Amino acid sequence: FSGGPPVQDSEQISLSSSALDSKDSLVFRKAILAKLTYGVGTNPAHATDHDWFVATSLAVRDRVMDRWMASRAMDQAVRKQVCYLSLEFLIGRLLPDTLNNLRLTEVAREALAGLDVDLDRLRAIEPDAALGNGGLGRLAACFMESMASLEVPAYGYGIRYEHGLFRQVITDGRQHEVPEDWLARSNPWEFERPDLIYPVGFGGHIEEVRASGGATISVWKAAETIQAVAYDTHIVGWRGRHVNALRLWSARATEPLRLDVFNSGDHIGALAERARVEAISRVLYPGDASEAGQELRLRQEFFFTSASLQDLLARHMRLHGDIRTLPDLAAIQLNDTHPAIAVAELMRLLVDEHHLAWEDAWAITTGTLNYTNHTLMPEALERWPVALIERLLPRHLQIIYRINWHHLEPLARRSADVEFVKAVSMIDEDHGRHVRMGHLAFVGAHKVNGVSGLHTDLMRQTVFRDLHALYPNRIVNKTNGITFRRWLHQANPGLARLLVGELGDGVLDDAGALIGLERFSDDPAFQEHFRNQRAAAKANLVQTVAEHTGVPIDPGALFDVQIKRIHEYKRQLLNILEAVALYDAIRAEPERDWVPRVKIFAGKAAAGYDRAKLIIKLINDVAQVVNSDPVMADRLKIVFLPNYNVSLAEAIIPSADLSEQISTAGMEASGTGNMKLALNGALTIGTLDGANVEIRECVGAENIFIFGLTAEEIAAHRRHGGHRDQPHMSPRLERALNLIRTGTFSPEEPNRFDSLIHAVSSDDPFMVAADFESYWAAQRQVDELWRSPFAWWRASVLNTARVGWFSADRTIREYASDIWKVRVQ
Ligand code: T68
Repeated sequence: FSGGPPVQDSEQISLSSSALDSKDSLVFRKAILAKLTYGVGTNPAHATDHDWFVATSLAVRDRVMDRWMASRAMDQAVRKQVCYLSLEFLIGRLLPDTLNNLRLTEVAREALAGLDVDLDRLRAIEPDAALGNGGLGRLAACFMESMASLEVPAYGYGIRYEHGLFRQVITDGRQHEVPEDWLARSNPWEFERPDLIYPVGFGGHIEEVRASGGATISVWKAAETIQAVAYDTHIVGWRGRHVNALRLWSARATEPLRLDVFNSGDHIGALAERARVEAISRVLYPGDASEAGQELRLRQEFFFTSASLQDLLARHMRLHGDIRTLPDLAAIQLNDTHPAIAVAELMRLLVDEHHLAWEDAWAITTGTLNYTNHTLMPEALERWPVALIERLLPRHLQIIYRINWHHLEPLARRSADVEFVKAVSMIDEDHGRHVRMGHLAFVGAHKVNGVSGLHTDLMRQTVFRDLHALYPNRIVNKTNGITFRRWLHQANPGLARLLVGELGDGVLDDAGALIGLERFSDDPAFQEHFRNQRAAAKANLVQTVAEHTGVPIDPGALFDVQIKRIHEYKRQLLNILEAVALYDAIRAEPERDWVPRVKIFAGKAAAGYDRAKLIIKLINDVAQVVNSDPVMADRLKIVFLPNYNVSLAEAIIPSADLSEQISTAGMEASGTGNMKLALNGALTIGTLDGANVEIRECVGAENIFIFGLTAEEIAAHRRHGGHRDQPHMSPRLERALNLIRTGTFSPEEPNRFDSLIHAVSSDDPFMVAADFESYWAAQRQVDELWRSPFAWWRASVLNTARVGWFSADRTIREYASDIWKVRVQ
């Protein structure tokens, strides 16, 4: 996908209150030309769009660096820093974000126009930095932007994957994965830091040596050492106030090649070891909520965690000189359990390298680390075989055992129940011995947080019930948020301009100011402006859909959007089954007053997740039949847009009328797409799951379509044996399944979808059949409201007005005050 956000004329995206200063654009034009000549090495006569993109980015980056120097000078005065450790950062494009936050978009546009270059064309050239799978990685990117905007001194730490999330190609309705190559043509944003290299060890053994004071200390003699090389990308906050660094590690072999092997004639073998070592930062693991559980993954986790902690400790010692003040001057956030080995690694660094006593080291560790949980699904909770950790990280296993001993010993002393002790132990002894990384992170953390109110409650009641009983104040809730700078101002410049017109410039600074829109929700003139913005975004999407799928869609239809990773629990299957039932109903009575609908799907399935890939095939097979059926005409269309990524999300979201947030209740920790769509005025059809619960509280029950079983009802249903008392399947669903079963959508292979049908009609673990009728009824309420435009647009405006609370700025303020104890602006 090369589209990018819909961009209208330059007037429309001008959000800046400061008038365009042509002196600025002249200065900026000079800067771009200098970069083109001396940075890229070409001239305007020969420059390609890519050359212009690089030159412009370099010129913008200079401005970022000026501010970075100022921010760093300020941070180095005694200010507490945040380290956000995440295996994923799903950033997308940086040029639009950076220009917007520096208020340079119009200056750059004018500067380039004078060189006969179109800024919007350049924006489309930048490859998405797709160093993440989905919500977890995108959350990390939103947090980086928000921390910079709130002037929280922070480092993001992760891996500089050479290949990010695969590119999805759809052929014959099926997903194929193609390697992604975002670094192929140079990355103008990053700085390699050849002076910032840390050794990361693996394997080997432990030697006990006698220290000068007489005590014995453990020394880990690693069998191999890999170098972690830093690459910095700077993230600029709103209005350029503050800049933070995202520091990504790249793996490098200590020896570039085995010269002896090369000289003996084995030219490939001489490089083999290097290829093996450097594989650590080669590719992003493409799994989302299911664990890959492979050795390379554990190596990635330890590699970036160790390098990041070494970097933090080195900086801390340089600035403050006393390791004991670490908890006062640094807060580390572990984004899920992927960096949970930090608990053992920080203990190792403090005890083995800084020679602290165990108790002191433990106080520092638990005073510094915090852990965010993003899933309750048992299959997604990380557990590593003890034997694997012992082989790769023998010293860490010793440390984990000792932490576990200190954790369990008081329980044994007061003869706690054996089952309870087993449940809270870091070692799962039941099915082969495993280290439970969630337990390790929980015990080693100062605070543990869930990402929505419901999710946090369920954490306390389910996976962490027993640990919660032991540490009743440790779990806190931090409902997710999104950065409005990207997801409203930039993705939907037309709407942003309208809001600024009505509410003033302050709405760009304070998401809470959106509430002022409430009073316009009944104003027909405002409604019309609001509608016009949606219409313009829809017109853009119509084009994108035509380009990428060849399907003509009616911009007047209701755009019904489900965009997210493809997963059974997210229930794209429920959505497409409803589409089949609707198709069936329209065919039976074509002349009824149907609301024209376009169902828009986009999302990637994990490469090894066959059932999710089959769901993609089903959507495409159904789409083909429905879209070519003359009876449907514009009544129903179905499209699957390939290669969902951040840029495609920016293009789809402003055009959505309806937002599908239909996960099985209790399974979606929060969701963040739900917030992005509501912010842009889409009405939500959703279950009471994740942050949908809080979205309903904010927008009002009358402005959202809630359906389906609650998490509590589903838990009760499961307690009572689940499928045994499954109510009879609805005849409407039965008919829809029959259409699929008899090959209506796959005449060449009627059995193609049997496994999907079987799952729904037997155990139905994701409650598709159980929720179907209530989903159908909610969809008909959607139709009903769409038929009353005044009421629809009123609800739509109220959604935008009332979701200011979901700004990542609010979330970051909460982390800052309740978890990190850092000051914000
Ligand atoms: C998501 N988790 C949650 N995981 O599913 C979503 N997992 O509800 C929530 O809004 C979001 O996190 C932010 O809190 C993920 O995206 C992963 O991507 C993932 C990746 C690797 C391993 C496990």
